[in-house]
Amino acid sequence: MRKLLARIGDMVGTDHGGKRYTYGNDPKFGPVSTSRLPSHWVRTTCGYCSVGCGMLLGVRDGRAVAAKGDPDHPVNRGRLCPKGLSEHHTLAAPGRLTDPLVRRNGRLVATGWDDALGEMVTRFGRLIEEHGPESVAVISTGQLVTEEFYALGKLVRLGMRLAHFDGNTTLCMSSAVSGYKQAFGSDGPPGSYADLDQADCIVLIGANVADNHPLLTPRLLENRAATSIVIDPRVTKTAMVADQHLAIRPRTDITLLNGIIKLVIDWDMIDHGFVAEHTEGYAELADHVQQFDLDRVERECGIPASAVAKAARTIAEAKRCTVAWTMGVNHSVQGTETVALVCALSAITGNLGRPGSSPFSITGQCNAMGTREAGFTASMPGYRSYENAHDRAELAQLWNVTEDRLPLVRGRAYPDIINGIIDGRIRGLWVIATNPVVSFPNRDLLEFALAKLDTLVVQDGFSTPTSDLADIVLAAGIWGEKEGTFTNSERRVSRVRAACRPPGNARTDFDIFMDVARRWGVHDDLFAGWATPADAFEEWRRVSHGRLCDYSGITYERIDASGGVQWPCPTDEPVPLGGTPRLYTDGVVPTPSGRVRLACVTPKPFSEQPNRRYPFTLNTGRTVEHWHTRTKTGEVPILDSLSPQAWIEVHPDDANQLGIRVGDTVRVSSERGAIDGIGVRITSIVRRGEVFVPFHFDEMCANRLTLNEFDPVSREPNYKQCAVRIDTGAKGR
Ligand SMILES: Nc1nc2c(c(=O)[nH]1)N[C@H]1C(S)=C(S)[C@@H](COP(=O)(O)OP(=O)(O)OC[C@H]3O[C@@H](n4cnc5c(=O)[nH]c(N)nc54)[C@H](O)[C@@H]3O)O[C@H]1N2
Ligand SMILES: Nc1nc2c(c(=O)[nH]1)N[C@H]1C(S)=C(S)[C@@H](COP(=O)(O)OP(=O)(O)OC[C@H]3O[C@@H](n4cnc5c(=O)[nH]c(N)nc54)[C@H](O)[C@@H]3O)O[C@H]1N2
Ligand code: SF4
Ligand SMILES: [Mo]
Repeated sequence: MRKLLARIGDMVGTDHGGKRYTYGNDPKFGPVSTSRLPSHWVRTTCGYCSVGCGMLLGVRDGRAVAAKGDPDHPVNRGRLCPKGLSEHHTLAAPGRLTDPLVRRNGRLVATGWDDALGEMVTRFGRLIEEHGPESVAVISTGQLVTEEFYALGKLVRLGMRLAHFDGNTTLCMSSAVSGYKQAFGSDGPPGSYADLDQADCIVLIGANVADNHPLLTPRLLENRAATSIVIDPRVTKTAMVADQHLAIRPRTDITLLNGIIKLVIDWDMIDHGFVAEHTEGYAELADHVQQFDLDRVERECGIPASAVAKAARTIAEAKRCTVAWTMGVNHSVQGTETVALVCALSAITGNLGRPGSSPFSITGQCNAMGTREAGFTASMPGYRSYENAHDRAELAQLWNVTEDRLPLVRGRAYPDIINGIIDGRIRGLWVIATNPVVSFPNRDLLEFALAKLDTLVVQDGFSTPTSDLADIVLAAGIWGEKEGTFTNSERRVSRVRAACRPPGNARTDFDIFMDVARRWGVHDDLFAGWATPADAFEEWRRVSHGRLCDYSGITYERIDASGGVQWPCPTDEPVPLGGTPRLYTDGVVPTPSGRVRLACVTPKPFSEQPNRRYPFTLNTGRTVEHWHTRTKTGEVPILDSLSPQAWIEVHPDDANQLGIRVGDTVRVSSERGAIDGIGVRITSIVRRGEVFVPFHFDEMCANRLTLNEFDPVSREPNYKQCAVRIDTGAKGR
């Protein structure tokens, strides 16, 4: 306890666990202030998760000293979770990069921007000259502001004319994107958080919102009229507060959903009107699901038939049902298909386009949505298709470039970029605001790939396990130091504001992109007249006009007046001040026929089943205190103290059999790698034969174990199931 209190004391600027916690102490950062009393508050949006909470960031002497919830923001209404409340501590954290670095004689040394960017442009330029535009790739992120991401897409694909550009969103949301495209003909979550308030049934599939979207949880709890159903193999904090928990066996969601659809059809409780007018493929679906009777569902999913029937009954009887999901669905080789099936269930029960009724993909990162819409990865900006002649002509005209300047195809997805490095086709890589060494599956293979590169450039706000391997490191400003917008899971665009300057010589990503554009000789051509991110936003408003994700009516002023505006928000039609709460209100979706395509999906067992050598199924995920690879939350004393190290959850019966006791540490290994000395939590949160490890910790990296298998359509990794063994008493690697 005393240690914990001492750590909390660190938050006002004393030493922290041997590391110098520089808050208020380092002259490099300007006038010293030990006071946490802000002289003014800056209105902004949290930079962690996609809930998109409005926040007030307290500033004193040019430094962020406090954070509190914005009482006027429509999403969080004044509340924040522990990460948001302590987010100001990330800005002056000791791990921040203050200068660009270049590798000289094997060591990364601080240098100036001319040197670092000059070297980057020369080395990438040479690779492209010798090996073509296929030889350099870019992997970015869902954590830039939309303005930066929009600029980056233009720079990479039109300016540098690189063939391969993708982001960490492929590790995350791509199955939701491709599932939505299959069902509705376009990406775009149809619902709103308000649906959680208005629904009378809320189903959460593979979504642990209590840990990972904390400020959605009050909305769930406060809707007393709704029955909540959680589908998750673990008894998560979210499952603990649900009315019904279906603790299914890993990756049996497709069987369960098919079984529920069969019951709803057998009971004749589908929405006949909606099915007749707004769907296609119903007869095939009704026929397909006949094989999923309750006995089969009980047997394969490992849950009692009565519990399945009860959940199906609740869904069928609901007047307004919202089915939300996250990574328990997306992180699978059948992610796209599972998403399409969730959309089918919503459609046959008429739960689309009405208040409280939607198939709702809750996104992950603060701006995963903005990057989906404005980016140049899965589609061209504004959800435009690479192949569609009309889309191409329109974009070329908007940008005043010839059509042949636009790429013809999307280029490699993230895992295929890594494969391209391994087979020698890709030799240069620019990694922006993502930390693949910790977050990409099968770490050994990933490190092998990165070591093969001719040139690795990493642009980050912190020194990371990935930047440690780089040839050139670009020191970036982070959230709190830059201007722009984030778009949250419900399509709400909110403002992000700078409270202080990037540390030392670090620069905002926007400024770095503009400088690279200048050095590449494409600035005047693509970014003429751009001085600030606001200029990018103005252009993006024009470029998105008329598209589903229409931002044209969204101005910074309108965001200020409303607290956040939901797209579509066209200029030429009347839209409420806060934008459009939901899509497809007339039941018409952007498929060629305007009808929802109902998917027939067949479950496949996951490839690496538990076996004699590796008898456990490993599940990986998150905890509320930490953000991904901990570059930020690992530097915040209160969060670090609350969750200082990794753990493995093991069922009491398995622990007994292995002879493991509370407090023991073990070695966990898979076909691909091992982690040693990880602490055991003996708990019935997990089922027998299943174990769980959070993926946040570099030193106990779950991704040494995970499998590099990917959804064939979305290319999203299968992070949630692989086979592992547990050995006791092992020391050292
Ligand atoms: N605190 C915190 N919050 C975050 C993040 C963070 O790192 N930390 N990251 C953000 C990001 S980018 C994302 S994508 C979201 C992710 O948010 P979540 O998707 O909620 O996060 P996970 O813990 O990865 O996985 C969710 C659940 O999927 C379950 N699951 C595993 N296998 C299966 C299965 O076969 N079927 C079903 N139905 N469920 C299964 C797991 O047991 C787990 O409870 O969180 C966002 N919010
Ligand atoms: N085993 C397993 N692995 C997983 C998952 C899982 O559930 N299980 N989840 C996957 C998912 S859903 C995701 S989204 C990924 C996330 O994986 P990553 O993207 O690798 O995770 P982060 O730690 O968020 O990395 C973001 C990096 O950007 C830096 N950064 C932050 N803000 C800025 C900025 O403004 N500018 C710049 N230049 N840098 C910045 C941070 O310091 C950090 O190094 O992990 C995936 N990996
Ligand atoms: S719920 Fe998400 S957006 Fe809100 S404060 Fe927490 S991390 Fe930030
Ligand atoms: Mo994510």
